[in-house]
Amino acid sequence: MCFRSFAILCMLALALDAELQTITVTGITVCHRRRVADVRIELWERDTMDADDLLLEVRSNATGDFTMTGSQDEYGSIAPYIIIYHECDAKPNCQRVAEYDVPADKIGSTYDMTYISMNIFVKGEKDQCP
Ligand SMILES: [Ca+2]
Repeated sequence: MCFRSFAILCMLALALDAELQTITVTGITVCHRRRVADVRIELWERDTMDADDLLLEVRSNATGDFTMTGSQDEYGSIAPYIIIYHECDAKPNCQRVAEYDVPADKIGSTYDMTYISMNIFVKGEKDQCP
């Protein structure tokens, strides 16, 4: 019981100290030098105590360009990353799922990834097959 009240107090303290932080990520999805349209990109925020938060999902436009802005109230710094789901060099009927961290010094401003060569293998990436 004591522990529970203490935990609630802690959460209140964290909530009071939280501040709204915003990140904008922009880039162009490319496969073998060609721009790829309609690629699904998700903006996530990593949490250590519970599941990560999905902030936003977009698709690259006809020229492969995308821009996404997400924000979250968080105690300490937010830890944003993006996940790209694409078929560039993917196995038949599969999607490659590649994760890219947003550098901490870009929080509060724009992380311009320019050309994202999706054919390049990203460490830790997964295949999503039916
Ligand atoms: Ca969070």
